[in-house]
Amino acid sequence: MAALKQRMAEIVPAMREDIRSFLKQYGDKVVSEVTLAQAYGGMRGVKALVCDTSEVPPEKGLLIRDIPIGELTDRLPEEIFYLLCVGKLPPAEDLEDLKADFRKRAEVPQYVWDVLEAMPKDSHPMCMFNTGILVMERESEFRKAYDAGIKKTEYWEPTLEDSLNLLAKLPALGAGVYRLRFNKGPRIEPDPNLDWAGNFGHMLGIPDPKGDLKDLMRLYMVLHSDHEGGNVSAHTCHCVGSALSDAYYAVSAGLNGLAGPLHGLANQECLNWILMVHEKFGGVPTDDQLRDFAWETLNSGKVIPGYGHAVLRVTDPRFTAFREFGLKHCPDDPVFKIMSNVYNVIPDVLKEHGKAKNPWPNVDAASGSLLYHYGMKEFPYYTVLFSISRAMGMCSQLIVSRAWGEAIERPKTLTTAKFKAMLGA
Ligand code: NMX
Ligand code: MLT
Repeated sequence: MAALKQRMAEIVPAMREDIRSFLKQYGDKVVSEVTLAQAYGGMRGVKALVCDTSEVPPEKGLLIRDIPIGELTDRLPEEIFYLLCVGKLPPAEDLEDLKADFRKRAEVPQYVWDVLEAMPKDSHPMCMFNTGILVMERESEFRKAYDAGIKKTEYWEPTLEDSLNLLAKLPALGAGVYRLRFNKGPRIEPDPNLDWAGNFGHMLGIPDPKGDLKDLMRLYMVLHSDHEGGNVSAHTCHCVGSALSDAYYAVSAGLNGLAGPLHGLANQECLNWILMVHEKFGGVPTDDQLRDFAWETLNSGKVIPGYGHAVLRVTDPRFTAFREFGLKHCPDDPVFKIMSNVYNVIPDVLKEHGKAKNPWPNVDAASGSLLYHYGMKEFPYYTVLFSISRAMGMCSQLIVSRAWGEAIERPKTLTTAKFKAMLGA
């Protein structure tokens, strides 16, 4: 048995028992109240979902299994996936085992390329990527096992199998979408000596003489991997998965949410905004010019992409990690400089504007300027990078919730008339 599965098999019975007895003893305790404003306002702050893989304290930012993301930036994504699932970083032999397992499962079936090649040439890369995932649903081990009558306590096992099969293929699928959609020539074979994210950098085919782009891809995949359970993509994946749809259906559904401009697509919008600044001022603008441009954006009713967050109330530590990478590798790049200057100006503008509860940058504010520096200039593609990484969080959440046997998600809704009657309005 592969090491990751073995470790999961060791911890699952105790996890299940722990949650069962916790619920038995405390099941009727109140953990959250819901105001009318929350019911109409995207349920912000309502504590009504469980996620054990990661947590986002508003004043600290992402913790993966209690480890601050800033302490994980030198790790490989494979280590993060193991950490998400098992709750501990892998020992060296388990890491090697997982890397080898991913390599073994990495080949994308030809029928996926046939479908993607038949899509309209101007399809959005996110649509192509998510179609690629969905069309592989026929591979699902969970669906086969379910049809054959698998026991509920074993659901997590074929879910892990589906997750490994799917995750292993995402670098090749993502790189293939990049090359097909942007006419970059034939697909590039994986390098058997490279890790999951390094191979993705390799298969993109962007010149990388010093290996910095591969390092950026490793960092990118670590930083975007998970962000607790209530964000649109994780929550959607979880909700679809709670109907026992398999990982292909559930992850593809989640990623369709990531494609929205208020969520993952913000990274393409961010770079767009920075490039508009660059073009308008013919280079790096002064802080006053930047401030004026930001007000123009706000006064035209638009948001400043990459700023604000539904949960965070500080600068996103993932933004800080990207900025540090840029300060080390490309401090004089004009687009990176604008991004850095934006960070000096925007929080005060947003505070003065007075609407956003969080005036600080989120993960999407910095990544685009680095990708642009390394030659990835097709910004509609950026959310695909986010997707490859976030699939790790979604899959691990799915595996863990199947392991302890979570119920189908089905909160209660009321009509506006019912709410009015309830409150005597
Ligand atoms: N620029 C201008 N206005 C903003 C911004 C911003 N960056 N952020 C929030 N606001 C507004 C928001 O539109 C809302 O206005 P209104 O009352 O007119 O509807 C008001 O401030 C209150 O919103 P919040 O409660 O602060 O934010 P909320 O939790 O509803 O939404 C975001 C969070 C992330 C959707 C929001 O901050 C935003 O739209 N940011 C820009 C897009 C972005 O960067 N998204 C990426 C999020 C991270 N990710 O990767 O998913
Ligand atoms: C993020 O990574 O910032 C998100 O998925 C958005 C969120 O947590 O609400």
